[in-house]
Amino acid sequence: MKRILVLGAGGQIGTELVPHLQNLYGSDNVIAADLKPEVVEKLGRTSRAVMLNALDIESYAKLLKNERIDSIYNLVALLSATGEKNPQLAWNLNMGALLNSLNLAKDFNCAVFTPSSIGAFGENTPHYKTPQDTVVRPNTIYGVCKVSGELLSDYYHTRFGVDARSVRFPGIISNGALPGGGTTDYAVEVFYEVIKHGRYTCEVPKDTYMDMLYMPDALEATTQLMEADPAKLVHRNSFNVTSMSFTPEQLFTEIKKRIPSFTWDYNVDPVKAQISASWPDCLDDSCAREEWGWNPKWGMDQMIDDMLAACKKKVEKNAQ
Ligand code: AKB
Repeated sequence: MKRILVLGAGGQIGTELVPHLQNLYGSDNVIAADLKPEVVEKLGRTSRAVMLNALDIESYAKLLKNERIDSIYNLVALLSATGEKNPQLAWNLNMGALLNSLNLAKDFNCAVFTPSSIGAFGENTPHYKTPQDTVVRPNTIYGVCKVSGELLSDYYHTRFGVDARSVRFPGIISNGALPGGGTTDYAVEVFYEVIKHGRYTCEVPKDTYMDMLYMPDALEATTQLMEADPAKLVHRNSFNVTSMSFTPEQLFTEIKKRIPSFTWDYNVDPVKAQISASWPDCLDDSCAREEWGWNPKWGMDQMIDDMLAACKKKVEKNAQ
């Protein structure tokens, strides 16, 4: 039976990964850890939750030992746009949490999942059908951390036998916790703004393609990869995964077909413009498909219908 620790559990992915893991492995076997007391209090209503600073290696080690943890899902990270506001903090936090996770995984014999990102790519990467193995020269601190993290995770695997695996997540669209500080956040924010105000101002240029995944597929990718037969993995850190790619203008046009009164405009943020232009237009995820059976279920149309229904419900509930 697995004993799982989710670090950074209160964020966009963690909020939905914790119940997904509870369903698969049993609630008692999943511990949700976060830094902020108010987040831990909230997580504690539906899961075993603890306060932990991933940079405090002694407390981290104690928790792994006491709870007999064998699998770590390390979700601690500052995202791309926020990272540019404080590169030193982004490096310290993103790399510190990963390095502690890998070192403790070596000592306590744990498997480690840490998301990488399309942020690992840069301007010189082929943008169309971006291959699994290609140029990774990002120009954001977030991307520098992601590339370093991929290399470090592979190093800990080959040098110390740590079972480290990861995927390069594109933008993740979800209706649980909001994302924060990412370049792809517009693709979530727009749904709430449409429902609440019928209009949206987008900070990403109208014609920028970026890959996206709907959360149920992101969760499936995470646990499917961690359950994959290691003998079949040619790659480990990190696999391209995607299920759709669109521009803001294409997304908004599709939403307008469902909500004809919806209007939008653009107030482009230069940092987000530069970051989004440097990322792929669409990934080639054939290695994930071949090596561990990746097969996403959600396309753009179904995702939009589901997001509109879920966000409407949430906004109406909050208004009561
Ligand atoms: C971001 O926009 O920074 C993230 C990502 C694609 O890694 N959502």
